[in-house]
Amino acid sequence: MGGLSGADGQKRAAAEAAVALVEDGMLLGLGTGSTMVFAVDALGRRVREQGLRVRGVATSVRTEEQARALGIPLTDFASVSALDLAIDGADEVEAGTLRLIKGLGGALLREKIVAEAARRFVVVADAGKVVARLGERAPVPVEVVRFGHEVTARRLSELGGAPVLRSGSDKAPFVTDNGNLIYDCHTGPVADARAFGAALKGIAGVVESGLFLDGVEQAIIGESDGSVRVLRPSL
Ligand code: A5P
Repeated sequence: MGGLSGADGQKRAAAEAAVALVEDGMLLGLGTGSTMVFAVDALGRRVREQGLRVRGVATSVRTEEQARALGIPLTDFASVSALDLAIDGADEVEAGTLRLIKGLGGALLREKIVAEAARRFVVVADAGKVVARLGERAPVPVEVVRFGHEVTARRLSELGGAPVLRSGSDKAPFVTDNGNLIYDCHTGPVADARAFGAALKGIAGVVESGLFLDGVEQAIIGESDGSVRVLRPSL
């Protein structure tokens, strides 16, 4: 492999191990983020070099463009109703439960739709993403509709989330592929993620939160020595 050190080497090792799970004929969910860039790259190589026949549903315009450029056939939910395997990154992976925080890349809504449509959901991450409790390092991203987002933000802060409107590199509000805004809720460690997730979804302007609390089959974690560790839910 060689060439990459630090987190990028770990991301690539995890991504390549996940892509090794892909079998001929599979319908795939293709996640978003810097770890998934390595996975889509590895998948493109298998398509090119091994003649692997797959079709993918992309979770973002970014992933769609990369997959197209690499010759990975794409499809959508007008044509397929379920996926065999979704592969995606994460911002935090809670040890034991394999609950996740996702969405620092802004694609959380499509990522959740794709994860829920998949029979198997495999997460790829570098070792720095594994935490004892969700919210330890990452904020919880919350996608909200534009209308009344100021009111929605007040409701978010009542939940103790300290919401910050995400901005892009141009300082203007970041707009998702779905035309919505994102508030990053700085919660600190979340005591009861299920209750917090349900409370977020109870706010009218909230479209989806970056708490992914169910369904991860395994998390493939790239380690600093170049190896990978496979975590399975145990709690
Ligand atoms: C994208 O919206 C996110 O959910 C990503 O999956 C997550 O942010 C992980 O991204 P990296 O692989 O870039 O850390």
